Amino acid sequence: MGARSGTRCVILGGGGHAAVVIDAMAAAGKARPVVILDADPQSWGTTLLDVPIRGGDDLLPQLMKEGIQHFVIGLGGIGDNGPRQGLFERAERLGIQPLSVMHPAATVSRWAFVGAGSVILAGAVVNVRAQLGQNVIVNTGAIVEHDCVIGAHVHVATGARVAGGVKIGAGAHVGAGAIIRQGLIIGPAAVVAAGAVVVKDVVAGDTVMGVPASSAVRGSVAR
Ligand code: JB2
Repeated sequence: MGARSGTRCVILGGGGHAAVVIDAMAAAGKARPVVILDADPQSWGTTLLDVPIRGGDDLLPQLMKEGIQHFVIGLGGIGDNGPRQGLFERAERLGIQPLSVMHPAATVSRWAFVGAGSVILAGAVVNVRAQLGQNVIVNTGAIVEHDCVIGAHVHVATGARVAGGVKIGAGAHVGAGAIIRQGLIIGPAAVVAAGAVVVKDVVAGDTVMGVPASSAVRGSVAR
């Protein structure tokens, strides 16, 4: 499918992550980003990888009237997935549909389940019987092993490795290069710092860092 065909969609957020998402969509060739909405008025009227940034999120109803029925969250984040979740839920309430994106260089098992609006980037692996909720990011080169259950809005950042059977609660963040040992439970909205090696469960909302990972004060952590 060429660059000018496929399902037309809007990207919400127009920064670095959005660029990676647009690149993945171009490589996959199944959907076509035709417009971006961004919170920063300075970006309005400019383009990102040739996709026009038209305005803020209040334009969504207008875009739907123009026949755009699908969206992808282009907003990333490095710890707090609340803004991504809020944007996703705002769009869904309007009745526009979330679209999943899989880079063709990602490996996703045919026995994995990928929730609506999730984004799986180049070199990522989602192995057999893994279940991803809605609006999950499995970022470049990250691994989600067999039988993992990943909650909605979770971000598994670049190069992180989540071993078999791990459960990660909604909105949690797994930092770049982190490792989570098999079978553990990471609570909702927890943050695993970049490079941490997690060898025991993490409670909801906690931040852990280091090797082996232990609880840390929020805000003092490299993500
Ligand atoms: O509510 C919003 C909103 N809030 C911020 N709605 C919309 N439509 N856009 C929003 N934004 C916009 O998202 C900002 O104005 C900005 O243009 C963009 C965020 O861009 P930034 O490059 O700062 O971050 P990012 O989220 O694209 O990327 C972060 O997360 C990625 C996963 C970065 O830290 C990357 O390094 C990381 N790979």
